[in-house]
Amino acid sequence: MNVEDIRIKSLKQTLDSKIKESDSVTIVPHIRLDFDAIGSSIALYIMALRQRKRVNILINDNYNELDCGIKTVLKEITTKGFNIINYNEYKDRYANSNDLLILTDTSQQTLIPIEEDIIKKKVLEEKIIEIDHHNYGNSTIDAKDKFILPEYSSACEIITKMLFTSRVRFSKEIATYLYAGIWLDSNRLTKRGSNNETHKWAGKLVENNADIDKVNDLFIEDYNDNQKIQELVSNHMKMFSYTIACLIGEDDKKYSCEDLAKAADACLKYRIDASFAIGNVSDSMVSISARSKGNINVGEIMKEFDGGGNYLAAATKIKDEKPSEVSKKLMKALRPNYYIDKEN
Ligand SMILES: [Mn+2]
Repeated sequence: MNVEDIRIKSLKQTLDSKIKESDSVTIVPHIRLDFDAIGSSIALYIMALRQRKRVNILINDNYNELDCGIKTVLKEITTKGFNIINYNEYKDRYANSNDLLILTDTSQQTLIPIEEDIIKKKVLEEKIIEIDHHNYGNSTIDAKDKFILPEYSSACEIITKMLFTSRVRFSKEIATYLYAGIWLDSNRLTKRGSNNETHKWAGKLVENNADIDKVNDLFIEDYNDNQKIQELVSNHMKMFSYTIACLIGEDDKKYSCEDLAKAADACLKYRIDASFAIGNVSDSMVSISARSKGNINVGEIMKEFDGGGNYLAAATKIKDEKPSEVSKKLMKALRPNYYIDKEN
């Protein structure tokens, strides 16, 4: 057994024992829910339910700002009786009880809808487990049970491997949701976001009847329905040094972070190395979403703007500036040294 397999085994044991000794379990996907966060949450939900615990998924996002594919998934699981609670309900009923928190697809305080005081208490009580495929960040919560595994494409890949290697059986619906998470974060299983292992676990899900056509629909419906993304990509693209695309939203328009991420992602179908989508996400907040095919380290660039992410996908938020101003600063920051030296 290699180190990674041991980590996965230890994750399973930790989940089993911690769930067992808790009265209830609250699963916490990151804010601005995406397919990886919700897919992994659903699988964890089923695991906890099998131990006959009350289980919740805590989602505090504004429903209207979620993308259509995510809304479809939420509709499906609420119909099946999943308990989805908001932060007020969590705070009233679970924050002070023997409730286990399982964070998935993030380890960062700034990306979850729970106040810091409560998290600190949960850390002390050892009532928090973190599962993430992103690297440590500035606000990573220092809980005892951290499973931060950046060698995986997605939280869903981690969970999928855990389920298969510990022979947990699951339905074809769960397989489909897990596949959707892997599909999103591996950049549709291309070389940019996946490796042989990712394909192996995705293949296992297909063997278990994951509905890959449904996954495809969840994504396509999305992009074609979204006029804002289409408009950004077709009318607001600027090129830098031939290899970097920059989508600059209008100063008086608002976008969701998810839309910006998708727009940046959509640009990668062109012959470019990286893309940035810039737009207002609220009245006084501009966000940049960055994507790279691997030759440019967008994580480093976003760090200069106090953001985070990895070399393939990164983002940041900037207060009290306009998209047009932010794009000028970004242009200055785009220096050749962000190109990754292929020989190393
Ligand atoms: Mn993810």
